[in-house]
Amino acid sequence: MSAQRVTVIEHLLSQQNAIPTATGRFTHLFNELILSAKIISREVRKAGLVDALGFTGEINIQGEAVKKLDDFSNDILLYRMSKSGVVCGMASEENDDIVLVNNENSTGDYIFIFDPLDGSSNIDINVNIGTIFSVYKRKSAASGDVCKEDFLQKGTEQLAAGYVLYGSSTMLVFTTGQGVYGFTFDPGVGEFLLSHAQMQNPQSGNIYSVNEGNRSYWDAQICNVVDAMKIDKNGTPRSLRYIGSLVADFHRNFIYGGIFIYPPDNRDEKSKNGKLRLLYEANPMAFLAEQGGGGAIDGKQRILDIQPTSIHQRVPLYTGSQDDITKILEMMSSAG
Ligand code: P6P
Repeated sequence: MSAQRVTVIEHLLSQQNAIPTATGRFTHLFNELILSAKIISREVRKAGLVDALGFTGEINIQGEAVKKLDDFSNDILLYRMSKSGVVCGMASEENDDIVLVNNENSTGDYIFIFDPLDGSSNIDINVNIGTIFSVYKRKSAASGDVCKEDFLQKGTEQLAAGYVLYGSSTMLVFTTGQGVYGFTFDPGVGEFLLSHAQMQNPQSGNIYSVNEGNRSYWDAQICNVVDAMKIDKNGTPRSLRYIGSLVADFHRNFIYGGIFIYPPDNRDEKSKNGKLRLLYEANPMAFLAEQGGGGAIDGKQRILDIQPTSIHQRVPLYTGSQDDITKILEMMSSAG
């Protein structure tokens, strides 16, 4: 059966045939991304055995203790993507500033932005974690250096976005703007094989996902919105499902339907716009959500329309089934 399944590269090439302007250079980028995912998956799968758990003792820009697998995954992606020959600059959750790629023979004009291992607080307890990525074309002149503005592009400018979910199986889910496709890793052949074509997010669902433990930090409007998400349009209670790993929570809700919320809270200055980062968490998920028929907002506007001002900026995130997004926008606008 595996022999009849489509690989990621076959899928990309078939999509490129539909786009005359597409070049094979995109496949160079995905080749390195796929290899990175295989290497990270191998390490994640044996994390408990080789003492890859625990902390490196360093602190990243988010003020979070960096776990060894975070570091390892970041190094793999920085190295492999710089070898693609088509990437000219990168930004990572684990790096304070942008990373320029200056290989002599690089004809790179792709910008690669990523969270190498999101949900890292779940590493030690063997719960699903993920890699999230986003791809843009540089805006600055090829003759000059890559600059910050190449990274501060609206989410609508993304050429591709997706995630690798290290779960009961390893899945690569991505979009290039022609729908959402899921590929499941088959260790027997060492390939990601098409398992979920044209993934669609149900118009409504029975799940709401939010960290209820933060309720005392929310303002009244957010409490009202979350309370409204606890029941469906018939007034029937919905199920709360929350893993605390964005990729896992997003993937489940994308398939089953429902809403994921990480709202702003007033506990401190850092979380006044919530916890999730625009460039390498909210924007990639928003591109996927909209490509699958769902939505993603910050409470007022599309995530994809937000003009970024810094590479690590945070935004509130409400993403999921269109019925819930519509309801939230109505509530937020009527509350002014
Ligand atoms: P909390 C993981 O650290 C992460 O960035 C996302 O993957 C996840 O959605 C969120 O934080 C969970 O945050 O505050 O609920 O633990």
